[in-house]
Amino acid sequence: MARSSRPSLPEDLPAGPSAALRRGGTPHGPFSPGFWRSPVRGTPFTSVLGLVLLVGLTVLFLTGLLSYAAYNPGLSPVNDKTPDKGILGFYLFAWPTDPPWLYRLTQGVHVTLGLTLVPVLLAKLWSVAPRLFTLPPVRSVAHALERISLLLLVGGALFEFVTGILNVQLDYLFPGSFYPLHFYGAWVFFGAFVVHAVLKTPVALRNLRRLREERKGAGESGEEERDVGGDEGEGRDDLAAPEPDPPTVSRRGALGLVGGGSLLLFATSAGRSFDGPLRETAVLTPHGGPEPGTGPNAFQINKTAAYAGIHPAETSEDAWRLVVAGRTGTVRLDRAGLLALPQHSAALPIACVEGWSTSDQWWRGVRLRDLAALVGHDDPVDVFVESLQRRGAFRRAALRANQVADPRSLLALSVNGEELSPDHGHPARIIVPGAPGVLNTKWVARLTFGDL
Ligand code: HEM
Ligand SMILES: Nc1nc2c(c(=O)[nH]1)N[C@H]1C(S)=C(S)[C@@H](COP(=O)(O)O)O[C@H]1N2
Ligand SMILES: [Mo]
Repeated sequence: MARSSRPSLPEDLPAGPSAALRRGGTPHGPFSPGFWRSPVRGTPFTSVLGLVLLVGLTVLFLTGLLSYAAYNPGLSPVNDKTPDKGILGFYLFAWPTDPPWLYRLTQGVHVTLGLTLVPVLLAKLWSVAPRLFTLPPVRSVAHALERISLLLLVGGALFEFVTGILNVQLDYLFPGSFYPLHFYGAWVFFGAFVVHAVLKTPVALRNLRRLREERKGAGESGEEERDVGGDEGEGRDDLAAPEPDPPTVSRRGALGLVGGGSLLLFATSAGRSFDGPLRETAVLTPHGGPEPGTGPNAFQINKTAAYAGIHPAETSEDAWRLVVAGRTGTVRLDRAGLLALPQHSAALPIACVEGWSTSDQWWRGVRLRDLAALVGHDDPVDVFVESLQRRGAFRRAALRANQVADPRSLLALSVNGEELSPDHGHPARIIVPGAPGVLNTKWVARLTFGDL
């Protein structure tokens, strides 16, 4: 790490490469190259981390875009949290229902990979910190543009990580506004990221090759691994400290530390995509929901019935009616009426946008397409789902025709052989294969079939 305690008075200077620089008089503190003394810093270290981030952040961006497509933003205003996206929605497509674990995978990767990359991102920023302090701040128009792109890159990455992690950990710290922030932030970040990657990937690859040769050479001669500054043909390594402190950790050791940190984060968060003992390993990111208890309904609960303001009185046999509306009018069904319709089963997971998921649960109920047929829709058609809930972001959702048509898409009445518990959506809830959890509306009160 940089030592700020090191005096930078001219008298105190050893005769080093930066002595001349400082005799010139001006730069002090972090603006002086001599301020940065870690022997680990250098283009080899930065290159390894940079290449990991090149792959990792690209995957984060792509799985993030998929997450947006997955909740049907094109369908109706209730689904879209970013209605002013304009051309940024150019890629939207009808989210498939196969494989049924699709969103479980894409969003599990997005969030778990995001958490795992935290040490790599921080180490990468640390490794290039001296660059952020170069003087003069702007040398030319090209240099100014490069610095602006760096600002967007570093700021964008930090912004995406902070908003993403807060969303996962604290649920909805930015009520309603997290989505657009994280969405627009992703595009700002990615623009700068592409520019940066095009400029830097060749340099990073060259450094990696050199590193390998260096290691081979060291292995043959039995020499210690050493940071030698400079990439071939590009003069000296200007990330390397001109006056390094004696090493306390080798470059390989420092990389091991970063990798170990990542591994630890992975091992303590990946479990939230599984049930059983594996879930217990997710100590770092327990979801805010209550303990689901034991029995057939014992899988993760997002919002409880109490939280959503669902009163037992309105879900009782006597009170609750499902309204189904469509081309030929409106049908009202009580729970007995629904149970009298053909019942079907489907083994499907719940996969939340926050990255946690359950393994397959055994749902049973009425097919959505049978309910559509009840009100005159024999062809595939969209549906607008409304719950009993009066407030809250997820009380309404729109499903696309391909989702309604899938024989596994149910208005579920029971799960794992038992009536739905109040917290899992009693008396009836939606369950759709492949879709984000937020589309699986609980405590359903009304289904309106028709083009949305
Ligand atoms: C450079 C890094 C990242 C990029 C480019 C990125 C990109 C995206 C994009 C484009 C979306 C869809 C936005 C939307 O649904 O409106 C998204 C969703 C999401 N991201 Fe990220 N992300 C990044 C890092 C992270 C990290 C580190 C985390 C947390 C560990 C995270 C957590 C989430 C969550 C929870 C969602 C779901 C939001 C929702 O649709 O409800 N992201 N991400
Ligand atoms: N009415 C209603 N339905 C809802 C929600 C909600 O808050 N209200 N949360 C959704 C979200 S975000 C998820 S992940 C799933 C979680 O279902 P579970 O609590 O049965 O696991 O329910 C969805 N259905
Ligand atoms: Mo969710």
